[in-house]
Amino acid sequence: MSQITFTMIKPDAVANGHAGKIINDIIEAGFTIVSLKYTKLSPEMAGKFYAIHKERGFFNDLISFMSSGAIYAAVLQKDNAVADFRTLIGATDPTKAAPGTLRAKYAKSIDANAMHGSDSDENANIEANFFFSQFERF
Ligand code: 3AN
Repeated sequence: MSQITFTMIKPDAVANGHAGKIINDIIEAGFTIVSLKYTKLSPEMAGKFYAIHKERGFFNDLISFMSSGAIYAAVLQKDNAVADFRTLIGATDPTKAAPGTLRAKYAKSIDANAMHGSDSDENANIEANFFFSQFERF
């Protein structure tokens, strides 16, 4: 059964000109783009999106980084989408990401780590709905 995951190409990867290559790699890995949006998060929106991390020491830095520049938000479809996408992007810390993963290829640091990937089917739906209304999901 096809499932969805949600991703953001983060401000570092957009500013570095990697967004096109990343989208191409995602499609070549077998994901279908259900929805795609080029936008910029306000600090308030970034705070809501990452509310689960609000007690963590890196929260304020994460919010200022995620609202510092343009992003691409996307809903992706594939069998086993959540787990397969996390395998494709690699570990949160790019120095620990397996060779060939998108974070190994495009990320510079644990905070500016090129992309987000949902960690469960439940969160994929919550995150997709945060950015896209149902009629925008084809
Ligand atoms: P992932 O995005 O790999 O699921 P999470 O959910 O643990 O990672 O963290 C959310 C985001 O918070 C990460 N993508 C990263 O940008 C940032 N982050 C996580 N851990 C750290 C850390 N130790 N220092 C700075 N930023 C972090």
